Parts: sequence; C-alpha cells; structure tokens
Amino acid sequence: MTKLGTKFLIAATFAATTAFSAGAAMATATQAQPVTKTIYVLADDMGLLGPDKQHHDSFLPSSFVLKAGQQVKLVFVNYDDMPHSFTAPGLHVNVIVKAATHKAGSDAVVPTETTYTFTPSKAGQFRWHCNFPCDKGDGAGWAMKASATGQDAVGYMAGYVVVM
Ligand SMILES: [Cu+2]
Repeated sequence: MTKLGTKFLIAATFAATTAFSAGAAMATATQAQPVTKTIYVLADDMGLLGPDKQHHDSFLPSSFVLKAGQQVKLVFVNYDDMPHSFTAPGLHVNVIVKAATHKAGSDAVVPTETTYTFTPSKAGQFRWHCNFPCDKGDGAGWAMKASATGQDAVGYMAGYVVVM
C-alpha cells in the first residue's frame, strides 16, 4: 500500500467510526425525548358552545391520557388574548398559559405557545382547572362558575388528566 493509500484508509475508518458514534448518540437522544401533547386554548367565536348556546373559553382537549414514568411536553397554543392557567394540584403542575398577541394595527390574533415538561410519576385521575377569572365574553364567566366538583366547568376551563 502506498503512503497515500494508508492515509486514505485511516481517514475512511475515522469517518466511519465518527458516523457510527453520531448515529448511536442520536438514537439515545431520541429515546430520551418527551412525548408532546398539544392543547389549544380557544376563546370568543372559537370557544366551545355551552348549554347556554354561548361560546366559552375552552382548552381542547380538556381531558387526556398520559403514561406514568413517560416524560411529556405539554404545548399550550393560546388563541385568547388573555392568560389562563393549567393548575393540577395532584400532579404538582401549575402552568401559566401566556396570552396571545395581536398583529400590529389589526384584530388578528397571533397565538402564543407556552411549554411545560414533566414526568407524571403515579397513576390516577387528576383534576385541573384554570385559576384565572376568565370567560368574560358572551358567556360572562359561565365556564368559571363554582360547581359540585369545585371551580370551573369540565370541558371548558377544567378537565382531567388520566395517568395510566
Ligand atoms: Cu381560564
């Protein structure tokens, strides 16, 4: 083998080893990635209709399933120009969902993303509610009214996280 040939072989071996290591590192990183749960926060005409036929501030979905021990990234996409909260005391989660903004000089809403990553540790049903005095549109706070299960109407500004 010529000197040049040896150099080429070393370079090729190095490149192959590096490519393999990078691939292995990427596989590990993928395994550690949290699952993503996207939740939309809608208001005004986009908010769900209540039994009173009015639109109400709503989280969609308001109830969902997570896996114990699996890291999850909650992504809240807020189309309401008011903040909300995702408060689940049983999960030790209290996320302030930032308000949407407006396009300069127009009423067009620019949604704001708020992310929160955590790992639910134990199985169960955990209620969440919004801690803000919201839903002040046509429904005049209906979604926030006190009920037998506590603050807020499930399906709008409250719900359940089921951890399995
Ligand atoms: Cu709210």
